[in-house]
Amino acid sequence: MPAPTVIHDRRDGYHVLTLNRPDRLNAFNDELHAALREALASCAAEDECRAVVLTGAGRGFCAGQDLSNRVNMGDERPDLGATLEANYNPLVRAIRALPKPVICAVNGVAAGAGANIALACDIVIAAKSAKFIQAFSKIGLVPDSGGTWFLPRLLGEARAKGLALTAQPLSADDAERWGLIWKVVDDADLMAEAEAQARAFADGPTAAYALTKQAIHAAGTNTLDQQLDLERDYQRQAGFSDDYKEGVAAFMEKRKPDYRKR
Ligand code: T3D
Repeated sequence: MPAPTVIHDRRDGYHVLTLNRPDRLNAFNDELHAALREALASCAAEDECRAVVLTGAGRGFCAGQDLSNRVNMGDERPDLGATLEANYNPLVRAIRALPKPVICAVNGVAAGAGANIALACDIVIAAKSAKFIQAFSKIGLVPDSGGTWFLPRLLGEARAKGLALTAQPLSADDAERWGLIWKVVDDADLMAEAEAQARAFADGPTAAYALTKQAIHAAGTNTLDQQLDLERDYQRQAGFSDDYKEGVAAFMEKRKPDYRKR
């Protein structure tokens, strides 16, 4: 049987999804897209899954689109708009909409769509040896998978344009220093750090995390007035929850809250 293109490990309270085409630095083909979509849908649907870790097998995280599927096409020109619509856009939307924290453990190079899929995750932890490359301009393309949206918001226009137009690699250390990612850790510690964070999220108030994600995403387009209204509505919803009741009770009783029974 061929190896699965995504390894889906169910742990206590969280799932680990490992992109598994290491000989191609986990570049995306249609099979990998379909497997990752299916895995993310399971993560969203299964109550026992309260956080997700996304990582890559081997020495790379993901080299973006598998370019071996884009050569030797003769006079035929692929409709890349159609592949974004079918594959990359649904993937970015699925990660952003997933009502649980998604941690990206960037174990090595993240290039092209691979870099921007990492940025679509909620918490990005990178191994020291990892690097981020907006490789698109090298092959005559524009950044996709949300790159033109994430980069200027996270870094400002100057650095976004610098990365996108030059396609120069950005080291994990610089990515952390620039505020592109949450943190960089020693290579040997990457999965332990990512899974420790996933366990902490698994023990946390999942519904509040989901609302927090949504509120921060909405802030990208809302005015302050709209955002204040949204916070009012989300806080009302959170305040009615059993998690809030448990959180306050635990604080007053000086004990750790137990959100997982709810
Ligand atoms: O097409 C559409 O649907 C539109 C959507 C596009 C989204 C995109 O992501 S476009 C951007 C595509 N990605 C790239 O342009 C990156 C291409 N890869 C690289 O530039 C380099 O491989 C890296 C900088 C990522 C890593 O370099 P290095 O020196 O560490 O590794 P390597 O030797 O180049 O790669 C190792 C192997 O992986 C190698 O195969 P081999 O020679 O051992 O048989 C290489 O060909 C393969 N590989 C790496 N990236 C890809 C790939 N094979 C197919 N597609 C790749 N993207």
